[in-house]
Order: sequence, then C-alpha cells, then structure tokens
Amino acid sequence: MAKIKSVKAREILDSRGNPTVEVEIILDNNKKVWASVPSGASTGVYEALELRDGDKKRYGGKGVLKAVKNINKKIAPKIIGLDPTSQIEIDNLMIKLDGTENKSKLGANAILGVSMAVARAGAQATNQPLYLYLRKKFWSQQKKWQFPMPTMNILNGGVHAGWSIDVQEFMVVPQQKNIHQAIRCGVEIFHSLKSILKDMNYPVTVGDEGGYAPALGGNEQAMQLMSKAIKKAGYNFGRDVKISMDPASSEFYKNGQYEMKADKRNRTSDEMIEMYKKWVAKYPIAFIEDGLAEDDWAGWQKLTTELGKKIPLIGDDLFVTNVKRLQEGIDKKVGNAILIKLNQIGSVSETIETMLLAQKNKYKLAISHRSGETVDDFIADLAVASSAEFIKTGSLSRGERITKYNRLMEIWDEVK
Ligand code: 2PG
Ligand code: MG
Repeated sequence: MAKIKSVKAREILDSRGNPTVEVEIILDNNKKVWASVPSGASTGVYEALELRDGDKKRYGGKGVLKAVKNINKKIAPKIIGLDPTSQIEIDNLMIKLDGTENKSKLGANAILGVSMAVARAGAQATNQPLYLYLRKKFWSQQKKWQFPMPTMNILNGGVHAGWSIDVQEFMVVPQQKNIHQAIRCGVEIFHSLKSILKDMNYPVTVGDEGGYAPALGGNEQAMQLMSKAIKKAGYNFGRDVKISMDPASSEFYKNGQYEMKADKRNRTSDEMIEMYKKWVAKYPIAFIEDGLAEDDWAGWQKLTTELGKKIPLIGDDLFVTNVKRLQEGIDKKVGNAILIKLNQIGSVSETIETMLLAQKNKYKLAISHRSGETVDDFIADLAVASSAEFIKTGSLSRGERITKYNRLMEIWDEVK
C-alpha cells in the first residue's frame, strides 16, 4: 500500500475572494491529490473554529497563514509515512494534537484540509474513485446507488445577498431520479426565472451562491415567482419540481423574536410555525432547513410536532454536523433531518460519524456546500457514497457551484 510521502498546504482564494486552505498530498508512488476548504457566512455559533490570522494588514485579517503553517510544521511531520487509508486514525491523531473541543489550536480549516486530502489519497492508493472508496469503507451495507436530489438555490437572500429578502435561500428540488434530467430541469427553471425577473424590471445579478437576488416585496413573493418560473419552463409544480427553503433564521433571531424586514414585521416562534404551516399547505415544499434558530429548542420541538410528519425539517446551525448536538436533537425529538457540512465539525471521520448516527435514527441527510466555496467537488462524492437524500450546492451559475453538479453527472455515468 502506498504511503504518504509529503503534505503541503498553501493559501488560496475562495469564491468570495477570501483566503482559504488548500492541501496537497503526494504518495510514495508519486501520485498527487489535493483538497480545499470552504467557508460559511451564516455560520452557526457552535461550529468548529476557522482559524484566521487576524492581521488586518493582510486580507483584512482573513489570511490563513497560521493554519497553513500548522499543517506544514505541526501536522505534516506526524502523518508522513502513514497509510492514507487509515482515515480514522489520522483524523484522531490530528484531533489529539489540537487538543481543544472546537479545534481552535490548529484550526478546523487546517485539520479538515488534511483530512479531505487524506481521503482522496486513500482512494488514490486503492485505485478507486472517491465515492466508491468512501462507500466501501463506511457504507458497505448499501448495495444500490441512490443519487441525492439536488436542491438548487435560485433565489438568494439574507446575509448572502445584502438582505434583499430575509429567507437566505429559496431552492428548486427537481424530482427526476436521473441526475442529468434533474440538473437540466433546475437549469431550465433558473433561465426561465431570469426572463421573468427581467420582464418585471428586477435586476438579474446573482448572490454568493449564484441565485438571483432581487429585493422583493416580501418573502412569499419568492415562491410565487418560482412557481411561475417552473410552469414557464414546462414543468409541473409539485409533481416534477418541489421547492425548499433555508431561512437561516438564526441570522434574524433577535431578543426572542424573528425580525423579518422584507415582511415588515417580527414573528414569535409560534407565529413562525404558523407561517410555515400555511406555506406547506399552499406550496409543494420538499423541506425546510433552519426554520427556527439554533438556540430555540422549544420552538424546534413544537415545529417538529406540527410539521415533522409532513416534511423533512433540517437542522443546520442547530446541529452543526456535531454528533453530540445531533444526539441531543434525537433525544428531544427535534428535527428529522440534518445538513452535513464538513467544515462545521472539521474532519472527514467526525462528519461521517454524524452521518451514520443520523441514518441509524432515520434522520434524512442533506450534504451541503458553504456560501464561500472552492472548485473542490468532494461533497458530490460524499453524497453519492452515503446515499444521502439531498445535496445542496447552490444555483446553476458560478463555477464553484457548477463543478459539484458536473461531478454528480460524471459519477452517474460511471455507475449507472
Ligand atoms: C447554509 C449555508 C450554505 P453558509 O446556511 O446552509 O448554503 O450558508 O455557508 O453561509 O453558512
Ligand atoms: Mg443553512
């Protein structure tokens, strides 16, 4: 088995022009792999720590040279010579070396960059594509390839789009089983929405995740426009395509109230739940993510009682891909699905541990990008390997989003 010969990190840029970490591993058979780390904007307060330099003279303090140095000087010497298929052992070694609860010493961005590159190195050393390598290692009981439904964020709001509307993401969820057809459906709706917005004299510039970001008259108008766009593209709204949303509500939860500026009103937890119930009755909604805030456990419990039998209620900021927080949710009967983001927890093994706990408890999985991304398409392989129900990787524009959709189609062609 090939061994790790070198580990080298560099500072690169993400899709928002902020520095991030890239890691290259060379094996002793001279094969090279790499991975790079994404970065969120609407981050949950319980996420692992993204280490930034803080030196305001470089990139406004956002440089990642400390994380890069931690990899090159502290992590690399410990893992050179190891077998790259020892994913869990290598991740544990880094977690121990860091020694903190939230990876604040070495940085979750440092540990994750290495961890992802190690997974790719393991796949390389065993001559397999990443999805197959991960499947055999962690999901060997799953026999059939089941592709995730893409959830495409074609209307951006919240912190990703200068608060054009409060809901951060309105997504289309094509129901076609064939991934080529599903992606094509999303693209056609994306283009039809553009022409509708143009006709209404709205700007068609795009937000951080590649969706349009018009300042609409209210949050519900987004769903009306999407309904129009879906029909105009020739699809049946409900049968062919559903919609979903990520209000990312922790971002506008202030003093126990949800401040929804686009609707010109504040809502209590109960009023939010009533609003979602109305929307679910009126529109074909595939799921709601972060409908309530990360600390509003009582609200979440009620939301789950009211809507949990009807649709997936996905916890993102609520669970932060953390096995302990997910277990708390399971115990308290909160949510019934989880968003999975590698950099919320900071290593591949811990991410997969959380995914397995979710699956064991029948929580659905949505594998997710971050709003600050790179062209790394790791999550496409992870979603297929695990038979996740959903993948969330932005709109149908911007290379860092498209690369994941392209990778899904490539994998489809290999396995189907
Ligand atoms: C989210 C994500 C990704 P961010 O809230 O789900 O869409 O946004 O990466 O900014 O946390
Ligand atoms: Mg979210």
